[in-house]
Amino acid sequence: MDKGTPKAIRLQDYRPPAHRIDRVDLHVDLGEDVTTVRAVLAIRRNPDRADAGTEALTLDGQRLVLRSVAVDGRTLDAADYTLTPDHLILTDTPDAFTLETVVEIKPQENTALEGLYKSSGNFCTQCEAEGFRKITYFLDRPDVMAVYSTTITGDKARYPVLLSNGNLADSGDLADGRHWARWEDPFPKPCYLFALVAGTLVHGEERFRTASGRDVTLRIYVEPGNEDKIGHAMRSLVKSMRWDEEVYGLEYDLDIFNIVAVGDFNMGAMENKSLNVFNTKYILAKPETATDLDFQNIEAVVAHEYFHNWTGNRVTCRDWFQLSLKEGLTVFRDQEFSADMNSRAVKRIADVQGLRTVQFQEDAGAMAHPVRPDSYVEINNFYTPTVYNKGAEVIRMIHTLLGAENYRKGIDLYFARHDGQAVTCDDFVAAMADASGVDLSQFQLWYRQAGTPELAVTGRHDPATATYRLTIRQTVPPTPGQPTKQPMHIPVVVGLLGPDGADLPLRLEGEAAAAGTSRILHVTAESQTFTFQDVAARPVPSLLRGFSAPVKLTSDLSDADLTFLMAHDSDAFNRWEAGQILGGRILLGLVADQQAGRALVLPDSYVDAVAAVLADADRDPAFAAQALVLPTEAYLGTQMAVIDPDAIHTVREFARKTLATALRADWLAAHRRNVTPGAFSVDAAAIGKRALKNLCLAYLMAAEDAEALGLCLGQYHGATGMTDVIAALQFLSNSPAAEREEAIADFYNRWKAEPLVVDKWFSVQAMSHRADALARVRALLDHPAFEIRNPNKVYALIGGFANGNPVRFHAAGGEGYRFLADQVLRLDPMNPQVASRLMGPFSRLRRYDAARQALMKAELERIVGTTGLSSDVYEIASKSLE
Ligand code: 0A1
Ligand code: ZN
Repeated sequence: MDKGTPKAIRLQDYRPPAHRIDRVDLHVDLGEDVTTVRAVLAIRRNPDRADAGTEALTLDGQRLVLRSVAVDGRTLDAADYTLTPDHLILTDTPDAFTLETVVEIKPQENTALEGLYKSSGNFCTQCEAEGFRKITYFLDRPDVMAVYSTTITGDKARYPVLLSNGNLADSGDLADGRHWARWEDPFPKPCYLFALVAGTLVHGEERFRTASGRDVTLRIYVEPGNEDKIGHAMRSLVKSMRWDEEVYGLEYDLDIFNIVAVGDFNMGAMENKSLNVFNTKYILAKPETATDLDFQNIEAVVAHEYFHNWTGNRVTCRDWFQLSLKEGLTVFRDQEFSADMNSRAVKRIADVQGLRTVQFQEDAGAMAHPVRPDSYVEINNFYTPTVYNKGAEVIRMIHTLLGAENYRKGIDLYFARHDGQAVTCDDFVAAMADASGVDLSQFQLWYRQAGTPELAVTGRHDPATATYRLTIRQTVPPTPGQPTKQPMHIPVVVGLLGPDGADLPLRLEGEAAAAGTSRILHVTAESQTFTFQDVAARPVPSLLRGFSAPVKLTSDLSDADLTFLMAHDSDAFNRWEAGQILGGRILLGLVADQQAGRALVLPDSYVDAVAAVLADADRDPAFAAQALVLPTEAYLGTQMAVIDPDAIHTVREFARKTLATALRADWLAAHRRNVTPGAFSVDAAAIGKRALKNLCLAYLMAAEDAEALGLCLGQYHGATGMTDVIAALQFLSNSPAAEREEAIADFYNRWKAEPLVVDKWFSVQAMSHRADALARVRALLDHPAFEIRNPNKVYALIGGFANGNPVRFHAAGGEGYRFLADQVLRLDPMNPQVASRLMGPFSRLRRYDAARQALMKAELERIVGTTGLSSDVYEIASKSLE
């Protein structure tokens, strides 16, 4: 690194700011060449930092051309301040004063999509985490909260819509074809929640009356031509607002709520106060262009960003180490919202699948970090599955430990104490503990210790005493920087099934009478035994119901026990889980066979178990569709000491083919039963039927028979909804059939005018497990529809290959690794966030064999050795090599 090695920032070094900024008046003059930002800041010394004495005022600022600085109306000479590439430093300032700066920026050249930038000719902003410093000089840290006014001036023809946070206070026309608008946001906020949008946009509008009678105007702005794809997002917003009132007692607090959808966005969406900015992927939907999963994701992300208005905006983070304070809590809230709107069990299964593949992989790699990290080099690298999804599991466990009523009391206390403040995860836990009286001191380790805890469970039934004893041992594996761990407080929810499959009433040793059929076992020590009384016959335990803690659990349950649970467990999640454990066990056994050169045989008992689920599938098609999917290649990898991507792929395909052939008639029949003729609908029942139908088709296609191919082609050409069309295309793209290429070409021609649909087309090809996948991906980089500057395109094509195609990405020759490193180096100078987000697979190199490790290391060394690397990519590459 020519700029010197970037330094780690540590939680233990946190100091409150030496200065506060109470008020910000921004004047943004938008231009085609230069945009001018005049900022008037009311600054004073922070009374809470008496020790700061006369500490200099060090404002953050990057890539800004400074035109002038004035203190209390007096313009400063260059000698009166210090200017560095990252800071503007003023010494000897009064205790309270007005600072006025004027800077110039060039949003049209901003390819990093952080700060003020352009997307399809429209101006928009992304300030989290540290983008505001690319707009003006400021104390760019979340514990500096100010009241803002924003005056935007721009060409009226090009930018008829001018938006910022808060309420529109005034607007007017200027002589030269320009116009202006002034927005005022009464709520103090950190600068990462600032937003500005200017452009040619159309909008859909709705009214919402809050529980206390405030009328709110809801608007969703999109580029012209997309008006017909706003409805679902708007309905989702209305539902979220109502849900937050009903479940959390939280109302919206302004008269307007605006959402703007932009095509170029690094992440999913952003919760800027009253002006959310979204990636189009999470707004635009109609059945012809969006899949059922897209519809569900839109509902979840719209809710997530809306929920941030309280959990994130009204109460925000003191520093970026506390990111999970807002993200873990808000993900938990959006998960529960989606569970209430759809099927709770199916939602939980999907969330756990995501956690177990993506987050467990992170926990096992070089970037493993606690939910509250204690150091970072580049904060943008910490918007992770650990902070978001494991963070949500931590809140879920608090909910479990406190119960719904006490949880709500804790939430109420949290807002009573901290509304308008920037606080820590400890503050949140303290409110929860104080409101409920539940001791969460050991539980707090979940915020500090990285790694996935492992639980080993054994059960012993004693007919003589009619007792059943569960012994639970916990270990937390070492992670980078944390070689030894303390035992955690893990809530393990269990039930016991009697011989008839019904839940037994539960009485633990020491209790006078039985109560309930599900219990939280508080696992707090390295080893503990829990004894259940009055258990006459050997029960089958249902362990970790609802996935009550984010752990890896192993047990001494037999295959027969698991089959029994699949059929009888009253906990729907665990009925699914039993099937996954059984499937995982069998597939991992076959992986060992494959590695040892033994013949592969799928046990008949497993085929029977799958047949039983399929026979019962129509009762709950959505659930069955989940239960009939074999554990994914990524998940199987997480269960192995050394991941063997080839063996995993071979075995899983073998199992799919065997099941396809053995149960061919059943798949065909279930497929036929779940084809829904007539009008297309995206209600939960129709979604479930489609999921099951497409799963059946996937199996049938795995058998490579002509009838299946006919069905698949028929579906591809005849379907009206994108769910069915893209599913068929995906199966075709994996198949050896000659019709494959025709369909791929046809799809592009049909959908080339819809960028989000073209993204799907790129992904399907990138994830095809056919041998030519990489060659195709390389060719597609030159396709006219591919744009390296558009994050969605990069994630679809390059990310699809690196993350969604393990067998081809990990090709033994290393060509997949070389390809990814080339793309990272090409992207880094344009967009470091996107470049660094592609590097996930490299951070897990230690999980592979020596030859693959060496190949990945060579690529990482090539990356680290490149001059001018961003801190984003440098951090991941260097940590992966450690
Ligand atoms: N806070 C947003 C996610 C987000 C984070 C960072 C971004 O830029 C680096 C953009 C968006 C959320 O949780 O939805
Ligand atoms: Zn969020």
